[in-house]
Amino acid sequence: MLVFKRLTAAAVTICALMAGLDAVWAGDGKPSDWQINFQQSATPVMDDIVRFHTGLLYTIIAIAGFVLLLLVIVIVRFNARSNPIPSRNTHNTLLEVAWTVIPVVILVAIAVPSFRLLFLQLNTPQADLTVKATGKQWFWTYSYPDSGKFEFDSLMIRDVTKLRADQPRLLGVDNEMVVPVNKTVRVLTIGAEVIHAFSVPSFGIKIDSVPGRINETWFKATREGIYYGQCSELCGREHAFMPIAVRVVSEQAFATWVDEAKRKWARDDSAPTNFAAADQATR
Ligand SMILES: [Cu+2]
Repeated sequence: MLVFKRLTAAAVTICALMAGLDAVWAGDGKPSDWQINFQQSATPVMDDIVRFHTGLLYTIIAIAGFVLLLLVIVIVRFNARSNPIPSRNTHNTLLEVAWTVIPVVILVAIAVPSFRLLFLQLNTPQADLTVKATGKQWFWTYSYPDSGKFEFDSLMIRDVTKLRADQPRLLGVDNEMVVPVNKTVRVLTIGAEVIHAFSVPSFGIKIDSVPGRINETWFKATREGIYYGQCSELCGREHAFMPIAVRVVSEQAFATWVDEAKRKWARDDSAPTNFAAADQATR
């Protein structure tokens, strides 16, 4: 029995440690050393994902704990030594109904919030802004169809000496995708030549970028900051080196950025696409 007490104590300590250190270890907008849970949420959808995940985790712990308890009772009370003459009972209607009905109830209780979350993710609300993200081998191109005729490429910074102090290696890019805070952003994504996937963990979004087909997702960032993601579909040699960086700024800063972007990256539809230059830069 002492063993069980010790095991329980150890389990409780580990759970408490994990809960306490979770906040410290959860990266904000990017992964952090020793991270053991999600990156910190920055959108209502991700808030719901975290809540659902936590609820599910407690449900699983309760079920696993209950099953373990039953096993321990069986081992201790019904072994050949402590129970030499076993009972010959084979059926118990009440028990059989209960172990069928209770799991069904638990599954339904899980399914309801799960479907609610799916609908929240898949129904794009009225958007304030649209960003088109095109996955290319191996970088992202962003355009803002609602905001003006400009388009720019976002390439990972390869030379670590060129990284800003706040830019993590392998995630920092030359041109971040910029969006205003507290605005619903519709993301349209497509692959230029193979399937990529647009994913930003803090926003709770992950959607395939498929050639010849536009996929849609949305997010509403509630905090300013830089949020990183990565292409999440194996797309070729440099798959690991096409990060996604989203800078969330105030509405005013966003307007300034759009004005600047319009000048800097004015799109000339007659010009050929920039594959050659980008290919050169990724070498
Ligand atoms: Cu990719």
